[in-house]
Amino acid sequence: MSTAIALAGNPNSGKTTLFNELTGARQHVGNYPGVTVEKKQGTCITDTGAFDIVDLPGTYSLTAYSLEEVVARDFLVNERPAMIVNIVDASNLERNLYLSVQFMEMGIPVCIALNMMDVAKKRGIDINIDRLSELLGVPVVPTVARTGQGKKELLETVAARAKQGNRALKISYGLDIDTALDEMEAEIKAAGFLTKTYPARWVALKYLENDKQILELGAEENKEVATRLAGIVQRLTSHLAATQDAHPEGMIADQRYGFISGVLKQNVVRYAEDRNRLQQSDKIDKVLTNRFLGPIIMVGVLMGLYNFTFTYSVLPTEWLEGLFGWIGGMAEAALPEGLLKSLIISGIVDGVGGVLGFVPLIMFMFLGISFLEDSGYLARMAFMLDRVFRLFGLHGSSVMAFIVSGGIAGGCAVPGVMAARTLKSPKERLATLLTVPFMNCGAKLPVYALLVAAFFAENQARVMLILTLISWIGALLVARLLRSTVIKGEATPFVMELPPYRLPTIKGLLIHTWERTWQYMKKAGTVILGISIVLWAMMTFPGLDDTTLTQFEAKRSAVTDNVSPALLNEISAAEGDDGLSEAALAVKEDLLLIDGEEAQAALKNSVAGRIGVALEGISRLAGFDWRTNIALVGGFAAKEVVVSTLGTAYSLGEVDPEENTSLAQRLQSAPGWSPLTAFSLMIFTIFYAPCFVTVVCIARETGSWKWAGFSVVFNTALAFGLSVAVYQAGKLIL
Ligand code: BGO
Repeated sequence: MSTAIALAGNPNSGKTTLFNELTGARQHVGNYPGVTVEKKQGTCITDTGAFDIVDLPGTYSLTAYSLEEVVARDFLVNERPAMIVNIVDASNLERNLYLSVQFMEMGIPVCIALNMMDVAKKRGIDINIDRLSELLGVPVVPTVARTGQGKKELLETVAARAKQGNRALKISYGLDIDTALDEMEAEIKAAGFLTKTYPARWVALKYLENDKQILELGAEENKEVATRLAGIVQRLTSHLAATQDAHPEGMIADQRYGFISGVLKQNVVRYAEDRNRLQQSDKIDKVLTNRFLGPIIMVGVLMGLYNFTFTYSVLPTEWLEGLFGWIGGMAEAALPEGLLKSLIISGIVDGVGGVLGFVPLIMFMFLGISFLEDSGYLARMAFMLDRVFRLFGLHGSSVMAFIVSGGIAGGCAVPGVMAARTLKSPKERLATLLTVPFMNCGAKLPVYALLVAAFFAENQARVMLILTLISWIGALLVARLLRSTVIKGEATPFVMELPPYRLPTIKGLLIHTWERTWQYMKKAGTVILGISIVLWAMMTFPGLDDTTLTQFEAKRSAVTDNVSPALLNEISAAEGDDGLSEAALAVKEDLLLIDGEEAQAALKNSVAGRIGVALEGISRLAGFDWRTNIALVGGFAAKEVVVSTLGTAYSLGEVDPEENTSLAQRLQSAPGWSPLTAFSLMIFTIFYAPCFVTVVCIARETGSWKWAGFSVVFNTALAFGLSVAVYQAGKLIL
């Protein structure tokens, strides 16, 4: 039995020369059926076996632009040769591989004959054949067709690898096109649309490339499906035109070249002398991905993105806070004291404010990320970092999610989780989503500030540095652990698309930013509001019983009964402590003390308080008493709530997280507190369950509450384990 192989390649790559070399006199020329394109066929008999060889017309692409392309493609699809021998001109690698990529996308086994090796050598082009083969996932055999060099190895390789079957290469064409392709592929598979002849994804691609032949075949096969596919194409085309001033065909070609560029940049080709025909993108890459300059520029860009996100969003965030503060104030003045008022102010107004409070952050971050993504730099950044992140089962693109979440202390995990959208592989994306909450977000900083001020005042900077390092090391190691266990699976192929640099359009940036921000509000908003009310209820109910309330009232009366009505008027009329007499100040302090004790008692009696008290038995292992436990339960609402809840638990009344000197002093002298307890609590704060807004975003981004639940349970268990280890080891050593 002979093996059927098709020789294919660009015009002038040496196809005819190789065909003649292989078949010698055993060849004949005819026409492809129905067309006047010449069809050369021949046989080759060697020790390895017999081969039936067809020399396909030379083409640059497989789109149905020319008759040659249609003939070549139809032959491959209808005759299904055991292997395509793709002749690639080694001296013009980048351009020739464009066709190879299209063969690989069809899923037919390919062997590359890397021809003109002599010319490449003369021009000082050194190609790492093994690396090229490894990255493309197909065998590559160097040849010089003119002398017959490499012919034997080529046939041996073809005999060994033919019929082995190849998984179709799946290139990522960017989020917009990939999403449309997924939708179309599902539609095509469900209807069995043209799938007897062509792979489903390939048909979808051809629809996007506006391939006349496939469009005609599709319309004949099933009008309804064809119309639906055309609708998706139309939608995508308008979207791309509006956002990137581009067309699907152009972007597909760009990404294919991006894939090739991604392969060639991995030490595959070395030029003895500078190529003077460098493309514009190559010239920019020479600087931006330079071995020394590249990382420096990247750090600068990441710092820039971080500052852009967190500096420019301050003002709109303050406006929103002001607006919600004003609404809260109105409700405060208008509503009678009681549960309804508390629900409206602390549950609903604060809840809606909480949802919208993240919007400026998310908008600015996505504006920055969209710029990096649309310009092509994001792919370069991922390319440079991939080697390091791959060790931990992550992807080069994960870096942005980590940085935005607080890799540089002070970020926020909510936009961080959203930033993981730039990752295409679901497993690496999931590992990123689950580990970014370990970063030191801005809400954890008040907790550290309190504990450092109270117990490590001499070493503030050093402790902050240690906490930053612990969060990074922890996140990377946990990612490795997750990728080796619960999210096992292959990393994305080593080749990344490096599309050409482009100047993004302002309209495109704004549309991309708005789409993503709106998704956050739409998907996460209502759930966040709901949970915010549940948390409010947990910290409020069941409240104090009548007897206890009466006791506190009696305490207040004991203070006020001996005071003149004039002094009481002075206290209630004054704003703050300004202008109060000494006597009035003393009375006010006594009353505040009673308010603080009442708030503490109410908190301890609340659902959250009861959980905190019930957990004291085991939390003691990590050095935490019931007060700390309640504060940590409160921290699930937002990490800075740990500070204000500790204030209530220590009956200090309301404590401003930014100005916590009185609480710091109280902790220093409180029984059970020591630098070791504080350090154990900081470790717990780094690792325990993300705040609920982050949890909701994880659920929305993964499309499953399972992983959101996992992040709560796993992170808390991990945090507890680490805190216990630190506390117990510390007790032994200190
Ligand atoms: C002429 N090395 C070198 N150096 N040249 C090669 C190799 C190789 O490995 N392989 C092919 N060539 P085709 P298509 C020519 O015809 O097979 C040369 O279109 C010339 N002709 O000899 O035709 C090959 O079938 C006068 O060169 O390619 C041919 O794919 C002067 O590449 C050319 C110099 O090969 C194209 C060369 C009258």
